[in-house]
Amino acid sequence: MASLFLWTGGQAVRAEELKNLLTNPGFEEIAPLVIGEPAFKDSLPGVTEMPKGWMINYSAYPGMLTVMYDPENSHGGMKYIRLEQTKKVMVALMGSAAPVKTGEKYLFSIWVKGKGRIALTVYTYNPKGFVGSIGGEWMDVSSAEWKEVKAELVIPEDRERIVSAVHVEGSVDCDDARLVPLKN
Ligand SMILES: [Ca+2]
Repeated sequence: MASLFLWTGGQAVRAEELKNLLTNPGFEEIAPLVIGEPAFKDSLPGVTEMPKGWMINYSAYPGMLTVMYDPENSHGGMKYIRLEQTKKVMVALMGSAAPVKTGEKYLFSIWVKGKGRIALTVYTYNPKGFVGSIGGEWMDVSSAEWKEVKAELVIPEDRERIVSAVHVEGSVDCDDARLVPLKN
């Protein structure tokens, strides 16, 4: 894995040692998909498992998620996930929520391969609810080998939590996501 060095208070630290705020970032913990409402089943035909701490934004951006039990080809651990666009809209995978403060800077990254495009997007919320998205720049990630994509994000005013989202067009394999705070 490539190392990213950050300068913090006169001491270089490896980004890998910073606290990852995402739950189950390597997609190793898998849960059976619980169908809570009919629309969910219709929106995600064929999806039977979901990594714990992650969900498909099925109402707006449905698509196919497949858990790949393939240690030889995983970037890390025993598994990775494949996100496939099945409709005209992108597929959107959402991670766990993290508390944040205005002005804080974060690095959101994930390892990817496949054929398609990805946008690392962060949904932001204040106490009243959803405010808007930040990031979300589309990147072509077509590659047979794992590559790491990254986005640096600064939390705007009046936000108290964020949800990290992976937007995909085409078919993109994902592993080892990371959301870590950076020093300003
Ligand atoms: Ca993994």
